[in-house]
Amino acid sequence: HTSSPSISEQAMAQLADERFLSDSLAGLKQSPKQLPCKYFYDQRGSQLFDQICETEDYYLTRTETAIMQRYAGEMGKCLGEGVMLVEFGSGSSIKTRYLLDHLIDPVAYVPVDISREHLRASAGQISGDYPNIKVHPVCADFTKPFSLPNPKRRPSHDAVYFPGSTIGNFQPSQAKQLLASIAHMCGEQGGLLIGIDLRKDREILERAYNDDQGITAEFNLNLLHRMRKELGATLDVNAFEHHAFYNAEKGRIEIYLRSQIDQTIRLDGQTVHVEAGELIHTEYSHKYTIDGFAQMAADVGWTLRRWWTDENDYFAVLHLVV
Ligand code: AVJ
Repeated sequence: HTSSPSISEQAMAQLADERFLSDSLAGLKQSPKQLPCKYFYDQRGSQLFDQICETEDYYLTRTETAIMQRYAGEMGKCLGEGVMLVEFGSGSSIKTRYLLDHLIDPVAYVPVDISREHLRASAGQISGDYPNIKVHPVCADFTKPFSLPNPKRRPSHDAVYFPGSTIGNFQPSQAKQLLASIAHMCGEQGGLLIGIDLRKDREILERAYNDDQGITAEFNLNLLHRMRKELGATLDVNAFEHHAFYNAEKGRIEIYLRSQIDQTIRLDGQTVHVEAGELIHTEYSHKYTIDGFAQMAADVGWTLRRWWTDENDYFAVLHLVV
């Protein structure tokens, strides 16, 4: 069902706006300049991301979906009976359906996402399609503390589902912190089912972030359109181009916006100068080995129980326990 936003939701939307402004200003004043990738996901950005997932070049989503389709039965058993499943960065919740199909007597499904409208729509669809599962959407930035709902029936334990290689957006130190806070959130019997993109040939990786339809470029540039529309920024968006490459030493894709001209960005009464050829960093996408990831997780208390991968070893889904 749909309802008009309550006062507090409007207030929260405004607070979110202010963070977008202060984070953007702070990032543009740094050297090198940067903008946080979490702001990619307004309604248009979320749509563009869904389109990226359907391209031939972006192998991640279809590979992970195939892993879920094939092994969700085993995963459901691993997560155990009476679980409250909390999904980080739920987006369209497509892969989750395979898991929901195989959970054993789940207490609740809690999709957590920063994109309010997208969350509302997909949570509505899930609760329509799964009448036996209680759906409690939470609109939150999962990198900040947020509270979980308290379902009437007590879950036997909580498990976090963190698909999509979203953890790859974080630098290893932040990823570790996030893994630590997930362990804290789930507590003693807690579980984590996480999707990670694996290291592979440069060509395959770089093609995934430079799709030949230019959708990834649009997705990246949408951040600047958002700054104009929502924050009233003045800048020449058309003079920016998408730039993405694999840094093999760091094991990550690096994504930037490059200005082809000298220009001045005006934002909230302040000015930021951008030189011709200058890069504004927008995103990292870290690639892991299963061992490397398990080691990082072990440092903050997780034990790798099982993992599943595709026949090319492009992507892996890991089950870890506290
Ligand atoms: C949603 C973070 C997994 O890093 O592959 C896709 C985002 N950026 N194309 C990724 C993204 C450019 C994506 N994650």
